[in-house]
Amino acid sequence: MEWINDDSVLLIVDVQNDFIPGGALAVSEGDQVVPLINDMQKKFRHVIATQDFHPSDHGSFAANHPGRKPFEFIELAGLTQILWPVHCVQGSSGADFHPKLNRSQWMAVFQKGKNPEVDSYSGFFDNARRGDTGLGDFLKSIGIRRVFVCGLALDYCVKFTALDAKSLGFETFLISDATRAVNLKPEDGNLAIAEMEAAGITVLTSNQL
Ligand code: VGL
Ligand code: ZN
Repeated sequence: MEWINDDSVLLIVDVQNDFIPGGALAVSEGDQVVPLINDMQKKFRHVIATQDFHPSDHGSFAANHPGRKPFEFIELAGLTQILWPVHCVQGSSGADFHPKLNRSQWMAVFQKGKNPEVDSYSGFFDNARRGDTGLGDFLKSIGIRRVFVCGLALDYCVKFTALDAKSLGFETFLISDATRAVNLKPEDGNLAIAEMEAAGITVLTSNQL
């Protein structure tokens, strides 16, 4: 238990039905993170979750761009945007958390992706870094110094959430067995881990906690 202290938070990223096998934007083996996360939560005094929570007219959905298909690229908010299948629509069961995920300890849920004009992978800021969910200020207000990141998906929301946590000055840890990648290219998950390590994020496995 040397890594976790009272100033630590477990940040559970987007463990929602649409990212689980059978969901609209299924991450292979995404369900396998759930028992690991449930075990890890017991070791933390602070647990917070993020939730991808899009309006149905969201600009990241291929269906909102006539003639376009999922996984093609467009420009959105001045940024290159991958078009996704419709997923995590506000009020849909796909946006709900995995039914086996233990929520009893959660202090708060930070929702993201609500602005149709811009995508939002990170739990802190949108991809253009204009909108702020308030997560960073909240963590600072409760005295958090260490952020442990897990959940879905490694190569998108987990990566950008961890990079933003680090850039905001938190000591940041990735729990590598409690995450899975979309892997549009087969190496994307490994590249994401390398990028996080290069940014000074410490990679741990849940059994090291
Ligand atoms: C995510 C793609 C689109 C994620 C969310 O949670 O990683 N990926 N929206
Ligand atoms: Zn999304």
